[in-house]
Amino acid sequence: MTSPSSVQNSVSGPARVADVEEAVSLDELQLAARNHGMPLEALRYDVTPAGLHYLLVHYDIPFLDPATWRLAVTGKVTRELTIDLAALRAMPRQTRRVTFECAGNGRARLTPRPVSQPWLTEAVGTAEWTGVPLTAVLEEAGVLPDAVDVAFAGADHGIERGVEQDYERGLRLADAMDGEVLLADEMNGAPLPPQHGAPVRLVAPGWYGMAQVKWLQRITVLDRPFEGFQNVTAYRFKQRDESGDPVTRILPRALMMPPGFPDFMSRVRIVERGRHALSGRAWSGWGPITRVEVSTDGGTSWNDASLDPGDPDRSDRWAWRKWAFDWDALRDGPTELLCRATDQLGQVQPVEQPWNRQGMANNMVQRIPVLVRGS
Ligand SMILES: Nc1nc2c(c(=O)[nH]1)N[C@H]1C(S)=C(S)[C@@H](COP(=O)(O)O)O[C@H]1N2
Ligand SMILES: [Mo]
Repeated sequence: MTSPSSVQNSVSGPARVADVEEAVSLDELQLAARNHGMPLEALRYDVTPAGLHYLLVHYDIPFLDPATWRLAVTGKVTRELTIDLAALRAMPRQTRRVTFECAGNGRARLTPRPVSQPWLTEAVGTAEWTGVPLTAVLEEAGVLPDAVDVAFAGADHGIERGVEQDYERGLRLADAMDGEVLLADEMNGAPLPPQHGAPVRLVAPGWYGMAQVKWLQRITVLDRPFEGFQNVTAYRFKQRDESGDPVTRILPRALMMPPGFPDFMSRVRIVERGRHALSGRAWSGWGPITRVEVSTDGGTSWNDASLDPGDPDRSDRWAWRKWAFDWDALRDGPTELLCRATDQLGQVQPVEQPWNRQGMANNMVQRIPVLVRGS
């Protein structure tokens, strides 16, 4: 039974870490059923079909009529702007292939588990986003010299850990003006679907998902650091109650398309004895992936996978990279398949969990339990 006081507690409660023996709750299931991951078999697509892309919505999906939608650009600018969709679409457009990942990806496997959207490893997807570079709009507004941050507000409204708010995130001015950030109104060549931010969202290549503000309505140029909830309280690396460092760009991760076929309940994979062409994708928001290694013996030994060279004109530089590895499954019985990525900064995925209170940027390697059987 939910008593008024427990509703009050859950409305205003602070972030919580589950007790060690505590199972995933109905509250977490409620989030997991609204916010779906990308089924790992969809790693086969260079560009994730929109319906298979992961989804994360903090509050409700708002309805914005494209005919009456307006984007306000205010704050420390020479001229405040109000832009409608036709005016935005009339500006020079660009398309970028970008891999998104939720900063909470992998959180449900942490011990102890931060209580929140319980992702396993599937909070990822790659789409082709088309829209107008943010720099073009900010240049039209004329950013004043004392500007330091830019805040992006969505139309969705809710209450989170007791704080009522519109979903809003800030970027440092230099990051907002890096020339890569888009105001996107198309995903995979079609208007944005409602759940992915229609009619216009921010796309900040390389950043974890929280920066990709959907249902964008207002851009505010600030002469002080943005202090909204989603920057100052959420999305921080904390061990306890300290304020912690902010979560920014995506740490390297490789995922494998699970081979064989699954058991319905446990999802353990059955694979036939013999050769298997293992493959998957790897990405980092800090630059190109330089190495992917695979282990087929539970992490005892590692072998290099081959990496797809990618597009010669680097138009896919913000997207995941394909990798492949041939596995000769010779011995019957259970084993675990692992893969791990290294990026150009030399950052390698950890095999042990990098724990923090909100379960942020946890890029511990994926493990796929499989059962090899003779045919
Ligand atoms: N307005 C708004 N933007 C948002 C969110 C939100 O709840 N509201 N969720 C963020 C988070 S945490 C993630 S991971 C990404 C998910 O983007 P997607 O659902 O298009 O995959 O959107 C981000 N942008
Ligand atoms: Mo997220």
